[in-house]
Amino acid sequence: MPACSHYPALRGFALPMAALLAACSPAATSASNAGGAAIDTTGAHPSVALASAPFTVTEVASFNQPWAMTFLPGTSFSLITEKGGRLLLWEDGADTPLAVTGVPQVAAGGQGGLGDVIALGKPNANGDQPIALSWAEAGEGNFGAVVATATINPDTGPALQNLKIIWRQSPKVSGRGHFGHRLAIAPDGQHLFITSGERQKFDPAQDMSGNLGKVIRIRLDGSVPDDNPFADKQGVTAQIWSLGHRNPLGITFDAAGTLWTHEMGPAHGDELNKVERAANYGYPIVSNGDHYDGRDIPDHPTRPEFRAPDLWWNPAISPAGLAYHGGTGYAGWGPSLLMGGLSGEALIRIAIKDGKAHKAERWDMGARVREVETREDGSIWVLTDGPDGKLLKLTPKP
Ligand SMILES: [Ca+2]
Ligand SMILES: [Ca+2]
Repeated sequence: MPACSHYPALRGFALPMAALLAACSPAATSASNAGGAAIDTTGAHPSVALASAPFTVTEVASFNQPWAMTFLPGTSFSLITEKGGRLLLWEDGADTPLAVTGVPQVAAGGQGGLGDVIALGKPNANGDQPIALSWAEAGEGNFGAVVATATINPDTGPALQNLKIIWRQSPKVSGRGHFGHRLAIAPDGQHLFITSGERQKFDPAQDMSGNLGKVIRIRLDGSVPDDNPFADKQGVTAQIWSLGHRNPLGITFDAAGTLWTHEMGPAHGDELNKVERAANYGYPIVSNGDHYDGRDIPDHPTRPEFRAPDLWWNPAISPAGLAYHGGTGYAGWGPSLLMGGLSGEALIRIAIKDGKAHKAERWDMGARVREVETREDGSIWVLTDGPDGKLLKLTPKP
């Protein structure tokens, strides 16, 4: 194994030595230099050591397989999901998070369980905070993701109220992979975007009779907006905003109102995509990665009718978690996206300039990164993966 700064990203993949050497070559390194916003030409994105990062990392809490988190606006509270089915209310500085009651039964196993949680706007006058959450459920002998709205009032206790299921993956299928089920609320506060993974079944991403392998847009009561691109179609087709997605584990709006999502490629070819109305992102027909067994999937340039990724990664980073950061506290950052890497064990900054995404820094976090959140004060919050997952607070170095 050659000495290579992004060896962690290669773990678990049997790459030919030539590919390893190419990935570790000085040419690949210089193509996406840290600190700049270089145009990516190789797919590579080498890590730099955490010690050279512009932030200090403080461990603030531990969780069992944490998956997602959200801050409750105007409060010192956040909500954290654990994949096994617990929802936790954590107050800044608290030693122990509180288990939230009223959480539905989830089908925990494989990649499924309790999934995302997001705040939906501000609390009402009584302090009831609307939220949305997602999970995997069993049914008809199969599995599928579910999204619900609910309220929680941290002043009166850690309890979910008014839980209402507003969306389901359709059809339910076998297996426990690629649920996706990440959530983002539109800047108008009225529309919910859901990433729906293709459940490791490939072709559903192109099948317009189901909602797998899609980005979904619905209202907060679960109804379909009249201006959805396929609103005139019957059934779940009307929910579809974009298609040809694989397993998107991050979605967020930036301050300009642009919607971004990333998705795990198959063997490599992880993508960052600007989500455009009615666009087809090409999976499983095209991917800059290939099948795990080595069979080729034609690369994006061979089929220009499909929307190509804005950025892509070879070797894989296994992206998870995506948050917007306006640059507060960090000289020279400007508008940015921050994303985690599971196999990449990385925190990645993507600079947004003139509406375009550019690979900027990639820091070696030494652990699988499952979730990234940001706060208006510029602080960055990272959840690492696994049974002893950590909540890390990242603050600018003075
Ligand atoms: Ca989050
Ligand atoms: Ca390919």
